[in-house]
Amino acid sequence: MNQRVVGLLAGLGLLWGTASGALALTPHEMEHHSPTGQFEQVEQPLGVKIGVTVGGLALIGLELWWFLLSKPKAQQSRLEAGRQTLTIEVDGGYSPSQVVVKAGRPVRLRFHRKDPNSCLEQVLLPDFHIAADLPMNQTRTIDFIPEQPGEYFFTCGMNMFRGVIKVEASNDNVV
Ligand SMILES: [Cu+2]
Repeated sequence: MNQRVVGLLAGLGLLWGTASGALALTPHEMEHHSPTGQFEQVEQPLGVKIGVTVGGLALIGLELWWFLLSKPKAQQSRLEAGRQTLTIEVDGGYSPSQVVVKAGRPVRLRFHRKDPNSCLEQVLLPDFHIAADLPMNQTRTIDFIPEQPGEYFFTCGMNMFRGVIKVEASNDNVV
């Protein structure tokens, strides 16, 4: 199973646990609800509101914590025949989803697609005017030269899955 999917499931598990805890408060507070008492009618829902708000904040906090900690590590390219080469596995997303190369030198990305999801059958590198089909269980080679340092996205055809190419300024004159 893909690493990020496992991570996401673990994250959802945590969220679910928190959500259940927050909701469990609600029926207990509702028991003491009086249909005639104006004050109680106002105060009971307030307690529920606070519970829901606290629960919601906890969810947001957990989600932030999760996404910050699970931030994928960028992978450096390897020089092969003068090209900065990286193999990217396409399986429930891109792995690695962050790659690092130097500006002004040829880059070769080798996309190997294992995921039958039609969502991933195309990869786009809009900044380099590249759109390529990725056949199942094959490696598709994409060559380009990033002239300027910066961060460039590669995405699936529908922009649902994303990866980033971090182009660093080259600090020597060797090509
Ligand atoms: Cu897609």
